[in-house]
Amino acid sequence: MPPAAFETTLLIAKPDAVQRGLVGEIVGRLERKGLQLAGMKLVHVPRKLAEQHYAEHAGKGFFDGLIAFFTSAPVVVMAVRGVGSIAVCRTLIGATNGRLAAPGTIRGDLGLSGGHNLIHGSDSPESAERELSLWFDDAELIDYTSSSQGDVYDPSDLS
Ligand SMILES: Nc1nc2c(ncn2[C@@H]2O[C@H](COP(=O)(O)OP(=O)(O)OP(=O)(O)O)[C@@H](O)[C@H]2O)c(=O)[nH]1
Ligand SMILES: [Mg+2]
Repeated sequence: MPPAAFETTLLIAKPDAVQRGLVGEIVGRLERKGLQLAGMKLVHVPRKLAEQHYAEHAGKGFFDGLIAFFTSAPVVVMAVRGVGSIAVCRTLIGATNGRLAAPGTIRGDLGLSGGHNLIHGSDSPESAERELSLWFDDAELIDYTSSSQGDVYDPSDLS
């Protein structure tokens, strides 16, 4: 089992990240932060799964375009672990629109669009739980201790 202080969040490098060859850049940022990959796969998303993932936006004006974009090319789906990983990843990702996102964030550094914004991240513990079960079977989430864990964290971070 991961340390009790660890959270697991669901991240998706979107079709624009795959098409632009930015998956390595994005994964590298997560790794350099000290986060741990617990699951990862390339998926060409079926329409139904895209609609389930973004169900909270059904009926909004941008929904059809969002689903068309999200199913237009493969995505890379990741389960990412670490202390506070849900909020930490949202901070690393930045504001929804790349033109407004702060420099230093993934969207702020790498994008210029509100729709084609490179990466999805769960926005709460409830969303993370729902999205992880939507995208991964239990057996696809790998439990291991990173050899760097004792350098990334002070013992008090984990208690
Ligand atoms: N074209 C357009 N797309 C939007 C708009 N609002 C949201 N989207 C798209 O719908 C996605 C989901 O919107 P939100 O959940 O509000 O934004 P978010 O949490 O920053 O993005 P995700 O991590 O992808 O969920 C965004 O990432 C955009 O791709 C909008 O006003 N116009
Ligand atoms: Mg969202």
